[in-house]
Amino acid sequence: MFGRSMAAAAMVCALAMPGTAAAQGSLNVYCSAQVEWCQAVANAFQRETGIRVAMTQKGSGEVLAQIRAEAQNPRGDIWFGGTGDPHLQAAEDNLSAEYRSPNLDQLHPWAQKQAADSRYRTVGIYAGALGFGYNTELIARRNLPAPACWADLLKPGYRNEIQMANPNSSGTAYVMIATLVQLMGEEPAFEFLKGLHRNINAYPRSGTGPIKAVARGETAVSISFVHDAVTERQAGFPVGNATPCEGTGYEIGSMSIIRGTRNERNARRFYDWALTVEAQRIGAETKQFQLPSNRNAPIPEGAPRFENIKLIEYDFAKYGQSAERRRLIERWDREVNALPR
Ligand code: S7P
Repeated sequence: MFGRSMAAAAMVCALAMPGTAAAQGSLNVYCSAQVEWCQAVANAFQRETGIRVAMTQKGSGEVLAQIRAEAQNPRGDIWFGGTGDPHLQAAEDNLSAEYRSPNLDQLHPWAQKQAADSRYRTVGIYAGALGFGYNTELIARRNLPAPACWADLLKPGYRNEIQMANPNSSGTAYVMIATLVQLMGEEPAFEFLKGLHRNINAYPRSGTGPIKAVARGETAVSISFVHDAVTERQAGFPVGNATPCEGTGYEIGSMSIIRGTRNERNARRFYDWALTVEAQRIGAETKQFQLPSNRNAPIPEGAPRFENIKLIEYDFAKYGQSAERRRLIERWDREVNALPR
């Protein structure tokens, strides 16, 4: 089993056709979705094409840092999944390559817009809304109400009961900060984050860390993508989820070809394939509940539907900007994370 701690590349087992695989070359995938999905996508593509796939799973912020560090000598070929803002930042910083897939017109408008906003250096592969996860047994035992609104998270009863990820490494946590800034205005949002800090027991590195802690009963409440709460509940954990009454933001999970890849042909082949209905079914097959970007891909049963959620008009172009992302994270480090709890 892979874990986030296992950042080292893991070679997907050679499946059928080893001779063909060698002939077709290889592909190095950096993957910021959940590891079960990453692994299944890598296996399916290898099986279908004979291209040997090596896959490394890391959070969005961590992959962005890695491709920046490797820019003079790129080791990755393609970056699959992860929140859209760091993909847009990679596009702006010339770390990803322009490519217009012939399959773009099969996608929902929000996924095509992500491509157009980046001048075709990234594309949307799924979407999902931000909200809360909570452990139904823990909150009952502690006599806590289930959170329904952002404002609830500041209540003294939640002291030391909440987790959110660290935005330095996690795209999920950055979506949360950008959401609050858009919803409340920047000054009130930072006052909110300072108040919330008192109720936080940990800021894990990965965006899915808090919901996994909820599932294991290590924390009562998490700020998470709500599709990840569905994954934990379907795995049998006592997990509930809600989206904030004031409104919330969402991600456009994205995919980019890494600039300077030595395997451009294979990277483009993977990119085209990942936009097809067949490839996008793999999310649901591995118990992932995001909304697929291909218009004809079935929505996984149990996926949180956008029409039932009060969504803000998330400004991806603005909050995906390199300078804006860096500024907000540095402000959070300085004014929030540095405070005692
Ligand atoms: O696959 C689940 C998911 O929530 O994880 C991705 C996200 O990158 C989590 O990683 P970080 O917050 O650590 O960057 C999301 O894109 C995706 O929906």
